[in-house]
Amino acid sequence: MKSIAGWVLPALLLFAAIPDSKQGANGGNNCLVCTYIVALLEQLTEIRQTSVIETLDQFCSYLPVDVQPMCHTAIKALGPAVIKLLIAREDPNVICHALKICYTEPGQPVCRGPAPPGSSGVKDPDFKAKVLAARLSLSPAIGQLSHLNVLTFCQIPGVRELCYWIHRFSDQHEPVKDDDQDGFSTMFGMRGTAWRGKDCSDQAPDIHPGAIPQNGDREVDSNCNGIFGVNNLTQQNYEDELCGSSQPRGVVVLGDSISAHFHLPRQWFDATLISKDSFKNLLTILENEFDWPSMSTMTGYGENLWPEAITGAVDSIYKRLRERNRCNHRDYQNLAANGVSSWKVMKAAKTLSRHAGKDQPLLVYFALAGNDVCTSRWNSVDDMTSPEEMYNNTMATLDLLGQTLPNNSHVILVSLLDGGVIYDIMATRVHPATTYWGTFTYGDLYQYYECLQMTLCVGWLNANKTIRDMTSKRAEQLTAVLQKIVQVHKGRYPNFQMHFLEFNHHEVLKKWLDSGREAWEMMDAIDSFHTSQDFQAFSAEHIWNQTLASFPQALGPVNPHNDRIVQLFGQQGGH
Ligand SMILES: *[C@@H]1O[C@H](CO)[C@@H](O)[C@H](O)[C@H]1NC(C)=O
Ligand SMILES: *[C@@H]1O[C@H](CO)[C@@H](O)[C@H](O)[C@H]1NC(C)=O
Ligand SMILES: *[C@@H]1O[C@H](CO)[C@@H](O)[C@H](O)[C@H]1NC(C)=O
Ligand SMILES: *[C@@H]1O[C@H](CO)[C@@H](O)[C@H](O)[C@H]1NC(C)=O
Ligand SMILES: *[C@@H]1O[C@H](CO)[C@@H](O)[C@H](O)[C@H]1NC(C)=O
Ligand SMILES: [Ca+2]
Ligand SMILES: [Ca+2]
Repeated sequence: MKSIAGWVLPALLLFAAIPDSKQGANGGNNCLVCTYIVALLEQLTEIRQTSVIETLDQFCSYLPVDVQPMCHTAIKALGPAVIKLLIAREDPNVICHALKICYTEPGQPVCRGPAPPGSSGVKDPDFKAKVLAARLSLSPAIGQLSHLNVLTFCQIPGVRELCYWIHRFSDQHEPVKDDDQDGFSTMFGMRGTAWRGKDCSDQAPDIHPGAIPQNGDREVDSNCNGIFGVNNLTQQNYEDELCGSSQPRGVVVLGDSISAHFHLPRQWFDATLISKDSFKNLLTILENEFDWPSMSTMTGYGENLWPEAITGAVDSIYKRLRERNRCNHRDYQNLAANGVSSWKVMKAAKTLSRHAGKDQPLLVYFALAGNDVCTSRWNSVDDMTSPEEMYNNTMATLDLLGQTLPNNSHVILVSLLDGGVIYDIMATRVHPATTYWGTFTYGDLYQYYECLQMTLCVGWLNANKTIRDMTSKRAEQLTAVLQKIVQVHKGRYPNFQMHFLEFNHHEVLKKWLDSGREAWEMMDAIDSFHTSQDFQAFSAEHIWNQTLASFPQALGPVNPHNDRIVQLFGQQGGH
């Protein structure tokens, strides 16, 4: 199996990348990856005017050094067949059918991925592929490729470890390296500091971000905010003097891939952009589940260190909460994960690291954008979470928070998205997989996803307006449930206040356009379902404004000692 590793790794990456992906139909994910890669290679060959062999070599050289040998081995093994196919300059759909990675299951429609100009007329890629395979006398061994699946990928040495991590993250979402088991790590990836404030002592569980300072932090910084020691003039602890009456708090988000900030780099798919830098930080990206929490709306901090893979402004609720009161430094936990819906949010809430009586209060955003209405096949609205189920699931999670949150916390229930607006904004635009050919639109992509039964959200990424509207309507009903919960159960939990925040799309879109941006710039370029970096930052500003206007007590007062904290403690140990 080693020989296929060059295909396998990207396939695995994509498999891992698609939140909650199922294998799908008609070749599903493998087919999707195959057509993407072939389209990329063909366009690269055309753009650079290189030979197919040179393009393949170049492509391998872009991958991380550890993976390059696998890529070269793969090309050697698969080589003759693949090279023949590429030289034939066939439609990627036909090539992937010839490789038997894509196929048309009985009774299923023919799925169409990216294709060069003029080849959209291929009525039966299966038939055409057979003709092509015969003409090029492809070895029947190629047929074995169709048996690839994730299980076999994961048996390949090297890939095995990746699979283990991916499994661990996609299952547990807890820091992998955390010696003192306090839920906070010192390493960036694998649910470490990208997700939760950096631990300042990984050998002492009582020392972690958000702790109530022990002994006034006279000698040791027990809450990792960088503030400790004694003021020689007043003999007071700095924690007491600068933070004591400041009402410190941390921010937590319970959410899905939008809050985790899912993003696939455009530079991986776009033949006009791919370069030797594109995959530079592949491992870090993998370790973070293709999410970018350190640049997200809720818990983003600091600078963009990956300009080869993501671009745009960084702004967040955490950043603003820290600026408001520097005592809150490092106190954030992003508990969001790809694919989370009201059914799974309870499990995420259980990974919260916070102890009533020992830790400061929290500001919790409960932000489920749409997985409750997103299914991978259209059947009827009955497949979506019902209002009653939403009520039960949310109440169960709130009851858990009622037992775990420190006193004086706040929980903000955020409305669901209206993904119904995406289709009109995106459908006619060209997808980056064919920037050079200019042939494959987002509308085509949505159809392709649906045909492979791999769509992220069939109800919203759908050409049928009736279906989009039905999906939006259900999302509105679920939002109404959240609103009602806040009205009815406001006083139910003694340890936190509850608020409802409406993220009003029409209003936000209008502000976005007023600020000189285009509507399509809201969406991430590859899947067009998640939001772009710039829009993540814009959302932070909007949500902050709304929180500040409607329930400022959730943010606490401005700390008058902020300037002194900066003077005395500088960067406070960084992030
Ligand atoms: C405060 O006093 C301690 C011990 O006397 C000394 O080590 C420290 O440098 C002093 N700090 C400042 C800021 O003066
Ligand atoms: C939280 O507040 C409640 C009611 O005011 C009180 O009974 C409880 O002891 C407090 N819990 C902690 C951990 O301080
Ligand atoms: C919601 O919870 C109530 C009370 O526990 C239960 O009777 C009802 O069947 C639940 N509804 C659904 C749809 O699960
Ligand atoms: C759109 O979907 C609805 C609901 O499934 C269906 O009744 C209708 O025929 C569809 N319209 C088109 C044009 O396919
Ligand atoms: C947020 O509030 C500030 C200050 O009032 C204002 O300048 C800005 O336009 C607002 N931004 C958004 C996105 O609402
Ligand atoms: Ca730790
Ligand atoms: Ca401290």
